[in-house]
Amino acid sequence: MAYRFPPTFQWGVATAAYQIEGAVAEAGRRPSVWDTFSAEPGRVFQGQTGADACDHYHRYGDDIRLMADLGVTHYRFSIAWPRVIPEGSGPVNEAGLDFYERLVDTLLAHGIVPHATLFHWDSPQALDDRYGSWRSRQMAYDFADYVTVVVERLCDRIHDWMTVNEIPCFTHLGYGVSQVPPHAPGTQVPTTQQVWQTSHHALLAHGLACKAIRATSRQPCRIALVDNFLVPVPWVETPEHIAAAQAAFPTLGSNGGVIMPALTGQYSEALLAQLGEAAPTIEPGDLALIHQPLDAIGFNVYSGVYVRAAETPTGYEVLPYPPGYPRLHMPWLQVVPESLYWGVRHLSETLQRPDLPVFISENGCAAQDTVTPAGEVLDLDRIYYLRQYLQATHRAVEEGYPLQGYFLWSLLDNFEWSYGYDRRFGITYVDYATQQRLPKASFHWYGACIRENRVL
Ligand code: GBH
Repeated sequence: MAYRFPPTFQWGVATAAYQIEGAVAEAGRRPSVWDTFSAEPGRVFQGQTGADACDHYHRYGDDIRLMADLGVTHYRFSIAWPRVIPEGSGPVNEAGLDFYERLVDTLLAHGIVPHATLFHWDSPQALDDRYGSWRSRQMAYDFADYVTVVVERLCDRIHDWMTVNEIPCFTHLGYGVSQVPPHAPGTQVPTTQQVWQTSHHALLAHGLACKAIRATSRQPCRIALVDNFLVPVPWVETPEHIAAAQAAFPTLGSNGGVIMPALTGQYSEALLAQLGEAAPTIEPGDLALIHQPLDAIGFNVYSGVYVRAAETPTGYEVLPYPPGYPRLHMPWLQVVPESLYWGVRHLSETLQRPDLPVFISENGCAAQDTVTPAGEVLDLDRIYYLRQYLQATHRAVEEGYPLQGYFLWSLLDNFEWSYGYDRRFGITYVDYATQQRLPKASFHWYGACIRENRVL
């Protein structure tokens, strides 16, 4: 039967703490940089914040029942640092850990395997006040101490850890000038060199976290880094254009300075040459620390770029999108399902890590959902998008790449960062006024795919 997955394939959904939890001042939690940033006028759509979000902090039981109805066997969520160590470093807030223990126990009671991301952008505001968060190397050490506390408490229940989510987003978009719209803390650092220094510190945090997890966990565990590297897709799959896409990989976005040092132990030469004076300061031992053994890579993929061989100095060119190119409800959400397949293949061939297990740790889209008078959300556009990306997932699995699972972003509509609640990525519609959950058509479609273990 068409598009059938192997029986071991892992089906999941993904969320992140600040985007769904709400309850930002409850049980000892202190502000994160996103609480502060979203409260500043003009930062987020209509001044919205994550103060209430989906109220998942109180409704996690209902939300887990929803996941059980959907049939997922795996759930990726994130743990909020300012719930666990409210001032960033120092005293531990047991009530914060209790929440995640309840959450995980409820997941396990429903037979759902937890995958915990230790950092999804909500760093403690106190550390921004103290030393400018990721501008300081100290951030990496404080992160590792927080990770130790979490793993100590939850390692008997959680065996799949993801260190940090999408380094380029919380560093380059948080500290770089020209990035629109910016992310928290929204601080413009004076030089490009200092922007790269923030992502270098985040890589150190990842490396130190890997070591902390291995040193602390009393159970066998698996550690992944989650990244959203930019995928060059050969516009035609012939050897010359495939070679062009491979040559383009290290020079696109922050690929050469994030996923490459993490997986190969070196910043890409092409990037360093391009940066010159703007390259980060790398202390002796840093690259070894960053290049930790990993059990998996989490690949967040939404879109990509087409590349072809060309007679340019680099030997390739990135093709612009024509105005009518199919796109979902974000400016950057061009429908490029091959980017999922080619991302997995680049990990294997371009970065030469053919044995490293891969998870699609996020894939999904925003759509302009409305509730019909009959009380349905018929998001056929989301199904159109997801079906193609799942077909690309199937292709990667069938060709033998070590792609082990797929986490759909997202279970619920949620706080979409600077777009607030204006953009809906969920397969469940959330009426924020009542906090009612309404499974969309895509929820029922995805549930059927999971039950039949194939793309429908
Ligand atoms: C993920 O990142 C996040 O992990 C998740 O929290 C979020 O809700 C989800 O995606 C949906 O947005 O404007 O051309 O410079 C998204 C990755 C990072 C992709 C920023 C687009 C901006 C491209 N995004 N990037 S551009």
